Amino acid sequence: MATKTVLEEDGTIKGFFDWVKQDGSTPFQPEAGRYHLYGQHLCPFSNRATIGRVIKGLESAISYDNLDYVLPEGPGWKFSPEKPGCDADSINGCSILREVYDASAKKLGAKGFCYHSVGFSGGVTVPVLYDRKLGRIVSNDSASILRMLNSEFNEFCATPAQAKLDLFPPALQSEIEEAEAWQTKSIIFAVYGPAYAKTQEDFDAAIVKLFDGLDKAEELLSKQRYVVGKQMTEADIRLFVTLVRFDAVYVHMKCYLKRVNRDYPALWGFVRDIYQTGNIKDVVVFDEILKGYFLSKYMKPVNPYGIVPKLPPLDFHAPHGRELMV
Ligand SMILES: N[C@@H](CCC(=O)N[C@@H](CS)C(=O)NCC(=O)O)C(=O)O
Repeated sequence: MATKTVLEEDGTIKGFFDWVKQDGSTPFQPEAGRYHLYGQHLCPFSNRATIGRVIKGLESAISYDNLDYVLPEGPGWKFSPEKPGCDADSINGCSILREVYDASAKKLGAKGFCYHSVGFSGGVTVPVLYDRKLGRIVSNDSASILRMLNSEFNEFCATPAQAKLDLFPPALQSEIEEAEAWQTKSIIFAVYGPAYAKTQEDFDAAIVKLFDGLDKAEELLSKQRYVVGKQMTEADIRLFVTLVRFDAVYVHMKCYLKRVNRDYPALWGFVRDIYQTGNIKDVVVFDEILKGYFLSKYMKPVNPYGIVPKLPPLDFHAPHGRELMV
């Protein structure tokens, strides 16, 4: 994970990688009411941050604006306060997120913000952690934002139990990072492989890679409640945000060999377990997830007519019994 935002030789900034730190090692001190999260419910990466905020009880300390869940052609994420569930930009009054990125880059002496790549992860992405005091983005990296929310705002958590909750405990960090490395390659990014394959060979390979990854996760989670150790960690959240979308979204993106709720009993129990933890369910919003995926620009090649499928009957509230595993 990068540790600092850098000004490129071409005078632009290609990503924000700063850190809120309690120890005073960065200009970003934790304070209640100082930081703001921009996100939306469609995106699994954004969901890492929205889960971090609610599971740590930081709703009062860190404000939140929910962007329009549909990613349109053109300049990207926009604010659509006229749509139910979507907010205006309550901090900067912008109409598109790109303006927040550009203004932040300019604050740092840059010409502006520049796309660092094309494709799913390129450019003006969510989530974004924004600092009102310095008037700029701190980070647009979901993995770093989740870690900051986990450890740097503990004095502002709603309850002592939320302050104590540690999703990245020092003793488990290397194991967590190892688990995340394979999950990212074999599941989190692999769910996009089948839909975007341009040859039969690529498709065949993408399907094998994804379902091998899911088989491995199933085996692991049939023996233990959580991905690492006996407690919930960030590795569970990162796996959960993909798995909870699987039967609703990715099956329609040619990941149809198996379903989580039908073919993977341990993964399905795991999804319900995490979904039912704290108030995580409040930030898993299927209406926005479905419309967001199926109406956004990246789905055009897969879903040219913009048809939004119905949510299958999945009972996320059903008992999972996994508390007996620890
Ligand atoms: N750097 C990002 C990547 C997040 C990401 O890929 N977000 C996607 C939505 S799922 C996005 O905002 N895409 C906008 C675009 O590609 O224009 C992270 O926080 O992990």
